[in-house]
Amino acid sequence: MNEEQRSVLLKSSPNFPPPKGVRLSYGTAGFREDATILKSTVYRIGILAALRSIKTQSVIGLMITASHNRVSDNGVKIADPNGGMLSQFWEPFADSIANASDPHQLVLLIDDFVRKEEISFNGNRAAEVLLGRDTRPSGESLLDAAKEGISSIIGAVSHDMGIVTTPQLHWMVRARNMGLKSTEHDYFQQLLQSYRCLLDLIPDGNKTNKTDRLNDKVLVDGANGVGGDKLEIFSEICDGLLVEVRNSSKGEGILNELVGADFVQKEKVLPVGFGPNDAGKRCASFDGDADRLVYFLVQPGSSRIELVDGDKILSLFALFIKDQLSVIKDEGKAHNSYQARLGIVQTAYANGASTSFLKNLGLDVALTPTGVKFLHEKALEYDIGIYFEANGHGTILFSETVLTWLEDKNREYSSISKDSEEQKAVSRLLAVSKLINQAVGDALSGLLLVEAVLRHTGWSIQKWNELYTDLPSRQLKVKVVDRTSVVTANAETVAVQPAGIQDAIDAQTVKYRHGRCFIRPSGTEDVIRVYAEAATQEEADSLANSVAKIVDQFLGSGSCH
Ligand code: NG1
Ligand code: ZN
Repeated sequence: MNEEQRSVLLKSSPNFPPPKGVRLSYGTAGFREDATILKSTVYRIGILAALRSIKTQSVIGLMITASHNRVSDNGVKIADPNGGMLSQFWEPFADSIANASDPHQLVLLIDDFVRKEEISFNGNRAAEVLLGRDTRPSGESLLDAAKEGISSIIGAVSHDMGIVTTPQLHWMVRARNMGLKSTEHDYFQQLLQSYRCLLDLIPDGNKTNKTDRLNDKVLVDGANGVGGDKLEIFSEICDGLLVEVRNSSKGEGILNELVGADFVQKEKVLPVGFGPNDAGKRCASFDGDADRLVYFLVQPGSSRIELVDGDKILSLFALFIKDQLSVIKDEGKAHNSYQARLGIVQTAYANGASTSFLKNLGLDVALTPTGVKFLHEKALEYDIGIYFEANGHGTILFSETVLTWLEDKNREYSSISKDSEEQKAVSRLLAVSKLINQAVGDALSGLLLVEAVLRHTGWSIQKWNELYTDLPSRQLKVKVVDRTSVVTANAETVAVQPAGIQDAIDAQTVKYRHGRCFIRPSGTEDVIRVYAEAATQEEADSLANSVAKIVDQFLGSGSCH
């Protein structure tokens, strides 16, 4: 790093002093804190984004959001050149600069890192960072801090994409780096064309007339955030989609307060804006930055809902893709030995009933630790990898190999058996690969795929929900003195530290029918999470409570929620 660069950094960084007495950490999904203490972090992550852009010689994304957390929180995360999460190798650097106590230490850390990573400032290679933010009021001033950070790396430029969903920003970064059209308009057009393609290919027997469809609209809770707004814009250009958006950011409601996918999934009660009149209807919920999607059914005469979670969305997609592949596979066997490898990726939070269902279909199911980066990485190992967290974050990844195979098949069928079932299956899979976000989980594109698949199969949400019955489960959080004292293994299913805690958990778990329980430190909150599953809700609750007590005993005083 030359003198000029050093002095630019030393000049701008004193405007962003770090908060005192707080240890910041790039957790499961970037930094998340109370928005009032985040300016210096966002400024510093702006610097990181510019450096990452120089290093990779690609466009990088910087998103300001705290997703499903409360409105007074905010956060910042990086989208890497392929649209995925920041490389894990850079996370320690993110942690260290976020916690640098003064400008000199900050510059020293940057200098060291730049040398180690051999980041060259020569040749005036400009860095380029796309900026996005959700609807949080604190977003605007944090955006300014990000811009300051980026521009304090000489030659770096930023482009403000405005208020966007997290997956939109990731999509834009990926598209830019692939040399494709990358505006919001392009995003909507891609969704529109692929969604229409899937609707055009619905089997004749399941095509519904317009009147039927009018009675069959999907009701969407937008969490009072950006996702509902974008869905409204999209539905105006997409006449094949019948949707009623509630809780958009233009209403009175507060972001994520008693609304949104996280609330609906964890509490299993109706979000604000939904009531008894919606009983039996198909309802869906986005989270605050629209990277999570769950469906739900309103129970007559009750505030409880029937949750159709990420595991069920995954199961629906897996069935659909498996069916399409089997059509193509049969045709291809004679002269083409290629068989696309379909894989499913879940975390330990996946309901045990979903895992059994998927395995019974003969599918390959892998388990990874919590956090999209792990699921995404694993899904990339397959030709078609479907990953979902129970909370509704997930997507379907198509490898280059499978896409080329599908394109070849498409050409082959066009000349020998146009409009055959085989060609339709190929076209459907190609449409899915364009509809579903290849960068990260995306509530909007996920919703469109669910809607298309339901219409393809002619299923109601009730029928979909009956694919399998969830085992009753309970999640609790326990506040502890130091959450890092819990260390897990085997995709978080076993706690190896503190010593003896797993034996204590096992001793409880065996007492319950279909009992399963694990603990792990949260990556986004200062808590230990407890997950328990058992044959009845009472048993799941009791198992979770007894394990929460064990955590409390082993890890010092705290309170359970
Ligand atoms: P943590 O706080 O690490 O459990 C939560 C979710 C993750 C993921 C991240 C990022 C649960 C149990 N955990 O992480 O799945 O979505 O937030 O948003 O839902
Ligand atoms: Zn989110």
